[in-house]
Amino acid sequence: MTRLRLLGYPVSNYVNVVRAALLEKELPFEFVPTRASQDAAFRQLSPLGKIPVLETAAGCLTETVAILDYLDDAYPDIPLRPARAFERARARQMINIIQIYVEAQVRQLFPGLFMGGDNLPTTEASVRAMLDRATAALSQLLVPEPFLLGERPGQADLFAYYNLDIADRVTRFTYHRSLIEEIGGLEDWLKAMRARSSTRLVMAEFQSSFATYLADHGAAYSPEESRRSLSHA
Ligand SMILES: N[C@@H](CCC(=O)N[C@@H](CS)C(=O)NCC(=O)O)C(=O)O
Repeated sequence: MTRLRLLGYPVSNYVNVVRAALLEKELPFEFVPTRASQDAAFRQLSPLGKIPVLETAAGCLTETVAILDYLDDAYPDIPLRPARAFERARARQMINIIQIYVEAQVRQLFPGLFMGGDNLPTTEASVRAMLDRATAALSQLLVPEPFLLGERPGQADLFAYYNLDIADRVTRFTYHRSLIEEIGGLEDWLKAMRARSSTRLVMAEFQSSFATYLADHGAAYSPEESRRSLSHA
């Protein structure tokens, strides 16, 4: 089998989704620590200069959902998508909602938490309004039994796990509210996801790289925030 190379940085939620997928699929790959960059040479590999990038024998791919689908199409032995059309579409529905209405929203607040910048109150308010809608939608859609679409974790589980983790950190810090608690019903799923060897490996590297990243950026956020209990009004 041709060697796959994943270019990315362990702080990135998107990189971590792809890394976990490669591990769950038991595919051999090389992890090449790489930061996002607008350098012309990097944009030859990643047109938007973003990570993750997957290097394959056929060429480079970016965009997490495209990479996940490629891995499942090219290496079907351990599939991460449901076999039936409806469940497969349901998984994509969950992923789209999380990507657009949760991740892309909280990402607007990363500067004030993680990068030593400031967030405008108007941005905090507009993000909150969309998160409230997304929370209600995900309460309806995310019903693990024990995973989101079956007996083993798939694309939707991995996408949800790494993106809700970062989103929950943002909502706890910014709004003193937990997105994950407000979606509800995810406690056993979180335990099951945390017990995966893929999660243990990916999150161990996340924790150490994240601490360095926050210190380097003079960030307002500290990793302990995610363990602080919230006062429920
Ligand atoms: N839509 C992309 C998003 C990837 C993304 O935003 N990656 C971040 C790191 S988590 C990045 O490269 N940021 C640098 C930039 O936007 O210039 C995907 O699905 O892979």
